[in-house]
Amino acid sequence: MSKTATGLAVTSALAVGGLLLAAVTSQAGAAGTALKTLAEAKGIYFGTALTQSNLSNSTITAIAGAQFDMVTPGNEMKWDTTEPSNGSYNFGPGDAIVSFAQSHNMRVRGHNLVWHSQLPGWVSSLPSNQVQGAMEAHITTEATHYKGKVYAWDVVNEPFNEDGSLRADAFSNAMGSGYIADALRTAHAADPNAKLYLNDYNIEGQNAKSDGMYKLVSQLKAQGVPIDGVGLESHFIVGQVPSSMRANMQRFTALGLDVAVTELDDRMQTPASSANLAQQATDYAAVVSNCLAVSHCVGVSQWGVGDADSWIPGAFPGQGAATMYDNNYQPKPAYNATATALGGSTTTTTTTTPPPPPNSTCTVTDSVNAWNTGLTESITITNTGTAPINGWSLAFTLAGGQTITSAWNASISPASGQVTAKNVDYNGSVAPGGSVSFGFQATHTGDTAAPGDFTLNGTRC
Ligand code: 9MR
Repeated sequence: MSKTATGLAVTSALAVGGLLLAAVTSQAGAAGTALKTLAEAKGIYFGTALTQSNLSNSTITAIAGAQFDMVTPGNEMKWDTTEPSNGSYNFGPGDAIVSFAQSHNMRVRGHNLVWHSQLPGWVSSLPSNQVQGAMEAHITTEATHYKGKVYAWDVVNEPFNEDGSLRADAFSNAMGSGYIADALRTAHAADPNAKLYLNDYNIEGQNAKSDGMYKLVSQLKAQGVPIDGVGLESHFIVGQVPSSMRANMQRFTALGLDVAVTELDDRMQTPASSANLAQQATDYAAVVSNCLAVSHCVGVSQWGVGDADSWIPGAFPGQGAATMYDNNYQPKPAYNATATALGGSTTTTTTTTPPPPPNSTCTVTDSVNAWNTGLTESITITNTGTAPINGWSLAFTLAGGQTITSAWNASISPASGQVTAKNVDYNGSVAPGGSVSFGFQATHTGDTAAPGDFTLNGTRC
């Protein structure tokens, strides 16, 4: 897929008589533009996983329908659901996901046809000379059922060990490594238009496991086996997005394959610290930027909509906060960073009115990035005086309807109206000429204006 950048950046600043009136930066995509819209403008999709139980949560479905244009069923197309006993198929749960996707103009990534996990016991118990027949029948029946309804299939999921060798499972034990080519050919015969993927975790950077995937898909391509792409699951830990991710994606696309980020999340210890949330924002931006930089990276999908429906706390006790939406489905800094990485607008309003008195010891600048229901705001205090500031307290007034939901690098109270932001233990000292930045996330009811009238330790800035 080709990517067409449509962004046009315009920056203007007016300085009149020493009073900086405004600096506004706008790019393609108005403030609050949905992730899917921003992604589509860049030639990629932005997806999410959804389970059938998510479909009865109106908060989740509202966000899914508004923000994402691709759906991966979390569990509903896996073998244990679709063929729980030999020859007996159940497509009801998967159909429900497809129906939701279709009614919201979303595409579907089929997940998955062959996997060692969530595999019903009857498959593992088959005599080895019956496994190939069962696998081919399963693929043919499921891919035929969803023919024309899925954009892509994860045909084989997670086939590798961490050292890059092939995982021993019912399929490789019965058929050797050839089961993968057989699965791809069978899926292609059933749905020639679906993009066929191999999908795995810990293959995002260059390492032994991704080398194993690279070697396999190189051979499959050379042999003319129908394969279109490699899915990089991307279940990350904050601060650990591999620096080789982009180069790794490029080596796969150089083979004539697509790549996709298929299950993105970025976990941390809970409760989440503001530092980790900031790192998560950096990580999400890095992943999105990597996809945008690689011409055949077709899209990014997050695994779940928000922290409350994420698989992480169940699988990694004590960890979570791994998605772009918090437990209350409020967007986190990672959402904002993602939107910005996708070319979303940043409306920056810098205001100091009235002009500071000549002996002013501070300036304050702030920038707001708003979307339909929320905003993030970054505020920077600069010490323009000659004495160090030891401990700061910045008073300002929020626009009507704005309510702060979280803050970083400051403690702020109350949540609305006239508020005071105080330093936290590590950033109370600001040397002359130095600055300190903090920020917050807020909900709004339409008024996204930045605050003016800042008072620092009792002095107007
Ligand atoms: O999100 C899925 C979770 O509900 C299931 O309990 C779990 C069982 O293995 O599978 C989760 O999804 C996995 C996906 O299908 C493949 N990659 C890893 C995902 C997280 O475990």
